[in-house]
Amino acid sequence: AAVQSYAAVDLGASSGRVMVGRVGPGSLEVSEVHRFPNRPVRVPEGLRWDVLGLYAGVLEGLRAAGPVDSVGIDSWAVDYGLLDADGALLGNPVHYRDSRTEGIAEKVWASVPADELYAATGLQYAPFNTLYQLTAARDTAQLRSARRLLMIPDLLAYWLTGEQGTELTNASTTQLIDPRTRDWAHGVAKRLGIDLALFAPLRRPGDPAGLLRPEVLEETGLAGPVPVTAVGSHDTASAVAAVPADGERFAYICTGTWSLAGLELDAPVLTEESRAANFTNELGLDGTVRYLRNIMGLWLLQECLRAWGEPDLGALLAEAAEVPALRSVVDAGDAAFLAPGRMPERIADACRASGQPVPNSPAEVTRCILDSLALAHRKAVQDAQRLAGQGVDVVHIVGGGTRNALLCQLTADACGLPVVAGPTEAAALGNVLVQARAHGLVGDLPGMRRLLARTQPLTRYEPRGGTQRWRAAQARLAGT
Ligand code: LFR
Repeated sequence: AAVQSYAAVDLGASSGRVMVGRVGPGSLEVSEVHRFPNRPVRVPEGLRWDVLGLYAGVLEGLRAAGPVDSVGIDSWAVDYGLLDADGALLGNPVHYRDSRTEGIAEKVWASVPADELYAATGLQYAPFNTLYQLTAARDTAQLRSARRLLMIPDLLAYWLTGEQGTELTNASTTQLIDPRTRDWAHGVAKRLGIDLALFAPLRRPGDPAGLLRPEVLEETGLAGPVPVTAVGSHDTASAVAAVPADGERFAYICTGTWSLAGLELDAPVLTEESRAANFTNELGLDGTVRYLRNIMGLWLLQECLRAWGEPDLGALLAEAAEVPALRSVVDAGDAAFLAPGRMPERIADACRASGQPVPNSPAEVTRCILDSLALAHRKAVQDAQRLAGQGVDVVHIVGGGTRNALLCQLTADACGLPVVAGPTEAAALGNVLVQARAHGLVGDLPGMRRLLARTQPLTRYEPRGGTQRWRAAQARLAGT
């Protein structure tokens, strides 16, 4: 058929969705067919994902999708499920915000010093990287009896098809991949006692990942054969693939629960300076490297909204826009904000500790968060250009944060660069486009981006001046 349909399963930290993308010669549209909550559950052992609930949501979504030519799955990174020798899941996957990794980094660095680890894997330090999670789990009965480890999207693909694989972009977030060879970092794994045989063979975006099992066809009402196609299964890889950029002189910020801000490069930057600046080299589509910094993102606001009993966001943002700018800022890259709970208090504490005015009302706290995020975006965009030696003329914002006009405008102001915001459903679009490409419908990455720029609604924000105020705020924060 001239127009093909692809189901994109996109799982985020607070909800999952199934989208259907229709791709034809020069046309591209996606629509959401099913959305379901993703609620982490706290049990006595800690914070867990309800992965069976997610799988049920995926099945319901595929039923709602109707006839499709292929299915692709992406989700957040670093987390995994363990299977026993029979292929059965051993327990609920641990949430990356679980506290089990506290104090684990020091243990890891005693075996492989942090600088060697960076030179070998290119990953920014984050306590939740799979490598630290596996080290935290080392002596557990569960890991001892595990015969296979599947990353979340690969686990769902396994349940759908019966076939196991490890998709490369997401594998790169384990901190067990060498970004130069785009293959396993055998030396690191060996020194840390991590058995790489736990992982299924690597597969790349666009590779076939099996066919929906007969039972799945029956449950979803689909007529087979329906192939599952590996996509950039790390949501950020799919989202960056869907940045509607023209040429190379662009920075991107993938916004959602996190803000992932940086550049697309064709080789990793593994310098000591880059490590000190906490930049990561995750693997993207084709030969690309996602050179970026993880910033706490709208998680800060989501947690405050939860604490305030979910007030109306539109009204709150309108009020926040009237609050004087840059009264107080916090370091939105600080891992101190990683765990759930008490967010308004933690932000107030950070302002107090750095001798700044303490924001009180929800509007003031919201403004503090958005100013802090814009400032962190500015810093990441500047640092990335300097460290990679690649300049940019424009900042693309994709993902859920594109709905937040105030954040987009403040980011343009802070960066002193035009911001192009959209698409909002970047991860799903990247997911769909990789499937379409695997089936011969679209061309290379620049071709995919041209199609996006022509078909997706985008909003442009011009910087309003006043960059010296942002520079001063950055200096203030650095000095605290
Ligand atoms: C965004 C994301 C980030 C990753 C974080 C944890 O959804 O995938 O890229 O660092 O979630 O997995």
